[in-house]
Amino acid sequence: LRLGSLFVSFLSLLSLGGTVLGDEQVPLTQSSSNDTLLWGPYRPNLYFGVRPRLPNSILAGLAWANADTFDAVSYGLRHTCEQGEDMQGYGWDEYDARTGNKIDLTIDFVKAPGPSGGSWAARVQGKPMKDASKNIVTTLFFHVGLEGLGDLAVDPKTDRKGTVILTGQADKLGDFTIEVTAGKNNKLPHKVHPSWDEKPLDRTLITSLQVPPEHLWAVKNIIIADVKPNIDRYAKEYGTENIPPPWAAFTISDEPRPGNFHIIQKVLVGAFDFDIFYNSGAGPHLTSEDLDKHIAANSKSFKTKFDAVLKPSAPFTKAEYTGFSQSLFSNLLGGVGYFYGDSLVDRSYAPEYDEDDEGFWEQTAEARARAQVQQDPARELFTAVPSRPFFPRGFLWDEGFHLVPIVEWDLDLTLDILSSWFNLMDSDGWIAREQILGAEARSKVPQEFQVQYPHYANPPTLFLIIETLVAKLKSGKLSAAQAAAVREHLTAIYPLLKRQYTWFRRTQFGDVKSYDRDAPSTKEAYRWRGRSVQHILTSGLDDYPRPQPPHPGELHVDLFSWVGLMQRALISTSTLLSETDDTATFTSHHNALLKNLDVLHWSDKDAAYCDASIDDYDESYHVCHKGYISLFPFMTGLVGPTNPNLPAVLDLIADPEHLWSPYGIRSLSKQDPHYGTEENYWRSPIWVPMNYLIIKQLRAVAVSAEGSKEVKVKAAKIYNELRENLVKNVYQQWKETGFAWEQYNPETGKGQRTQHFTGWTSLVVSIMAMERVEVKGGVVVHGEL
Ligand code: 6A9
Repeated sequence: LRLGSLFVSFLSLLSLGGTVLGDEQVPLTQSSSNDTLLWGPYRPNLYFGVRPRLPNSILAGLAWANADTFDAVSYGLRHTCEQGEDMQGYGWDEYDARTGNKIDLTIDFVKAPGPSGGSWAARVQGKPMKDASKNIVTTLFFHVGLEGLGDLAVDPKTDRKGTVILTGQADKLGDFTIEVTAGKNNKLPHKVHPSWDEKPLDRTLITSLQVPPEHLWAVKNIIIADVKPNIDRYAKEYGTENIPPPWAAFTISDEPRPGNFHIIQKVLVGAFDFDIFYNSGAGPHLTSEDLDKHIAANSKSFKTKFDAVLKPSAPFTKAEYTGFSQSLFSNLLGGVGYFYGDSLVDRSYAPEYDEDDEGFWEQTAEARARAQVQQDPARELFTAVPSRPFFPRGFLWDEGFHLVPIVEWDLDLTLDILSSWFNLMDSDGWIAREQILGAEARSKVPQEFQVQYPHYANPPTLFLIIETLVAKLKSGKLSAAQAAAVREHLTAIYPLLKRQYTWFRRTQFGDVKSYDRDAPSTKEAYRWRGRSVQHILTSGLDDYPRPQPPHPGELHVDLFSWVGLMQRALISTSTLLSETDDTATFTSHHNALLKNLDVLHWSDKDAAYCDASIDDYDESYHVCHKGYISLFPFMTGLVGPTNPNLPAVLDLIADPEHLWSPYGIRSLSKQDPHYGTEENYWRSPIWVPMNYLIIKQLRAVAVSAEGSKEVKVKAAKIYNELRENLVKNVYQQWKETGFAWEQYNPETGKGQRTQHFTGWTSLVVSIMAMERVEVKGGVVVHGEL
């Protein structure tokens, strides 16, 4: 057993006041196998929840509470990541004022690969916070459920004062044991009440239940349902004045027996620790000594690897930025989860959803109300998530951004996530924008947002990662094994890439024929479906101002640009895979699209790229709301260093009267009448993913072999400043509030909307890792791509 090299994962969760905070670290080996990626903390909606990437299998997790008062246990039971109203802070740096939980909880998680998916272990440590009594009582519920076929039972060798052992067997996992140790030097409660004679707490309590598999995720309800009769009975027996102390009353029924769900409760006083082991029958077998050794070693290897692949570059070389970057990245990676379940899809294919008629938004609303929504069959998804407490599920266009830093860290993980997403595609080529798989995921989403429509797209950002993979292969810097894995995956998903592209062209086409413009190609024009008067949620830029009133002839420059990006990725992938006929087809599409770009979307009058629409006289006109939409042809790489429109694009970015702010590029121009109005979601705030694309392209122009000296120097200057502004502000806000935010205020820099948004905001990790571009004597002198 070579544990040193076998341990692949380390996850450290640390909490203040009852919830988890800290640095989460998951270095994974580069060896391509399910052995290393089968198990993980893949239930990102829980503070600590472990499952394998298998449907109908084992679900484990931890719930806990301070048990000094009845209120603390009833209101402060921690399990799913939540944000309460009275919290002063939340997440990885939390202080919870309401429940008075005064314990720092640290959970170290390690994995050891093996033939049946390997083993894993977790060390749970609690420490009273500075202002807490040394004798505070914590109650903890470790729970394990089995969803599908197999066994899970309390082992007869279980010692209630020592190690509790569950033995089991499940499909694909084989035989296993789950052990929960007593821990070293833990202080246990002693008798203060006659209830003790019936339920002494100097030992671990166990309750076993048979729970319908579809309810296994609702752990809090299960625990409370088991505890409640106990409290009622005590109240009856002793009277409410004489009820046992909360930590003794809030206890499970304590009946170990056969069942598919087992709760293991510990009531501990002051500081504590104990270990949890999942040991596969096929090995390796882990012990507490193994944990001691490897927690420290993994922490070290994480830092070494981080330095090698994502090290922040000047001017972010101080240790504080490294810590910041590691924390953001760990949160992103620690949010990777495995989801499995059915979903709601409107498969009525109502013709109204094509949005072909004027006034279509009223017709689509009616069609929606009429439609019989179907349950699409259960599917699996392995993905990162935008935010563990708020959106613990997959979002299509968020994921391409999530994978930007992840692909530098772990190629195999990236390939698995990519394949998982592309495998969701239906036979038409559609992937749902928001993946709400199963009852647990649905429980977090208001009903009106649950249904997905197979006519609706979302930006194909996964193609950004396809381009990165092809570039990595071409660079020759991958090991032979990595290169083989990338090639194999690209070959496998290539038909799906084509299918999705064809779906985009078939369903999101724009009607060029109704235009008076002389477009070279009648095909290369695009329009998002799924539009309402105020929103195009499908575009991802929900309330960004668009042509008014909506018109079936309008054309969207952002979608146009995304399709251009898809074509470019397909050209390079088909070339790599020697699909010559395809390469020729994609190239001709792409050339046609590039020719259409200026004809359809460039407005001389506004000196910007714009949406277009049709007026009452059937004339086409540009709809220019300067902002992210105007930058899409640039952000997606369609406007290169020699493009005559580039100087105007750069001017728009750099103009403080339009998009430039000291904190990053705002979504909408200050001059636009819609600036900061109504919901103000995408109408002024600064979004990191869009800034990332801008920064990436600025750098590409600055260091390009083509382009004039002036353009390159200008791009370099904007690049350096924007990169510093954006990173410094996200860092500042993180330091002040303890969180990464969904967006940042363009006037104050303040983080706003969703807190603990560790999805695409974590792109600052990649932005910090990019290098400054040096300019000397009026020329770019440094900054290799
Ligand atoms: C509605 C609320 C408890 C909105 O990051 C995910 C998406 C982006 O893809 C999109 O571009 N966010 C952006 O405009 C968040 C969307 C959340 C919708 C969920 C239900 C229930 O929350």
